[in-house]
Amino acid sequence: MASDTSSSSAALSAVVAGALAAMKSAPTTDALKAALAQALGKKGELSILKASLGKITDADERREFGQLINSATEAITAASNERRSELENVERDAQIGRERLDITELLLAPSATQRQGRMHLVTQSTERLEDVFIGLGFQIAEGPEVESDFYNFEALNMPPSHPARSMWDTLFIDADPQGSVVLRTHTSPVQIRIMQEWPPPIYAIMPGRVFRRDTPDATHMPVFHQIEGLVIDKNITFADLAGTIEAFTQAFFGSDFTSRLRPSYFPFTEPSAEFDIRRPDGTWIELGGCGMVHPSVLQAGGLDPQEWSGFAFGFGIDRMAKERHGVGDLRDMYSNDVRFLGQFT
Ligand code: FA5
Repeated sequence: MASDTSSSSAALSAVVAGALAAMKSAPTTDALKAALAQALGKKGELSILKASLGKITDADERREFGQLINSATEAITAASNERRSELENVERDAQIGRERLDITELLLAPSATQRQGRMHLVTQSTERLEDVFIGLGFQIAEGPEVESDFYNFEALNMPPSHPARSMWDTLFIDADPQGSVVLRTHTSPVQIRIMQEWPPPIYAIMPGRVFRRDTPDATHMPVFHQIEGLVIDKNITFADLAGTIEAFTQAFFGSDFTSRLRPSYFPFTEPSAEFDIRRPDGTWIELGGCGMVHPSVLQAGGLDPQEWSGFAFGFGIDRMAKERHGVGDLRDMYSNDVRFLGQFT
């Protein structure tokens, strides 16, 4: 028996020595895991020795060998924990190194003079849109982001408590009277400002930032961008609207794209439509809303509906840029990660 125990003890010492050496030299946490399994796993070397405990008939010797196995388990576990924390530090440092954005790099790099900042994807898209519409004979206008209830809703044919107001989850400014000042929920209020200020005929686009109580997700941001279009002239018809949308689609996206209008509802246009564009692969993307300017809106803008008619459209620039550049998630465009933003030139 005694010789059994001493041969088992020798085997145990060998297992412990081997395991400790394997732990110490494990190059990665995965290698460490494998070394630990080899020593302490279900079918590991120590389990095999443990199984031999039953063969020791002398109770004292069995207890003694059992204790040796327990201390061996503790020693191996402690060595593994120590090595794991060392390796985790090394691996974390390496990861930080890989993901580090060195903002001084731009100044220190020899090619510093060639590396330039770029405009944000949304700014680039807005400028490209402006170029296309200028080419179609439009002028550019802007309006305020903090807007009165009158321009954002009332003049757009939505008197107080009109149910269509709930189409826009509105952010209110603390003002007296309550609810009279909002962060504009769309660029449509600029239509009214332009009608009031510019003598017709009007061919204008109005890009800008808008705000809604929307939870950020892949296709929604609480702060995003729209571009509004407004045409006021004599004898403007729905065919002019459809033709303008199609001309824009081809000029902006390319001649292999086309557009369609689907019936919809907006209080400030009648009739109203959603407009979609078709990609060359045959799939459709919804871009925004449009329609013939409602007579009440012309009146709110100070124009005589008997004399003037027109159309308006509005669509989301961020979503359009997302589609055009194959961005999966709108939130990526606002994460301020230059590695992401630098892809778009
Ligand atoms: C409007 O805002 C109307 N003012 C559009 C309009 C103008 C209709 C002129 C008729 C005449 P709507 O709520 O559907 O419509 O928004 C227009 C576009 O804005 C949407 O198609 C979408 O592209 C974009 N959009 C809406 N909500 C968000 C959001 N939370 N994040 C990003 N884009 C959005």
